[in-house]
Amino acid sequence: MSAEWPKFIDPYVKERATLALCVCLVDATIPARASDGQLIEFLKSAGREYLVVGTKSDRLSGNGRAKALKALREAFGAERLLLVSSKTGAGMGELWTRIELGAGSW
Ligand SMILES: Nc1nc2c(ncn2[C@@H]2O[C@H](COP(=O)(O)OP(=O)(O)O)[C@@H](O)[C@H]2O)c(=O)[nH]1
Ligand SMILES: [Mg+2]
Repeated sequence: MSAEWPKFIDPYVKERATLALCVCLVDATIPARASDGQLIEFLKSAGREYLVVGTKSDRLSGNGRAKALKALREAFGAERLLLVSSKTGAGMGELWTRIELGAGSW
């Protein structure tokens, strides 16, 4: 099924006029996956605003969070990064702020 996705996702990402921000959710507790990197490269090449959001940050220690941020930055060459936890709510306020700022920018 996923082989069929590019047929509608590619044109959507490239052409959708009201698409203001792409939020890429990646599991911050496991090593970066190549498929996440491919998605981010595609967003960059399409000139889309994007934000990489590392999930499940509550499973990491303070030092583990710093390491996860560094690993995500290095793996994806992404400047805009954020860690969140749906369990504790950590980072969720900042994520909503970024989404609202993105939605207000067009
Ligand atoms: N500890 C923790 N577990 C989470 C969090 N978000 C999702 N999970 C758990 O991770 C599992 C997979 O959840 P899902 O939302 O599908 O995450 P994904 O598979 O990484 O996309 C479920 O058991 C969720 O309850 C989180 O922020 N913290
Ligand atoms: Mg899942």
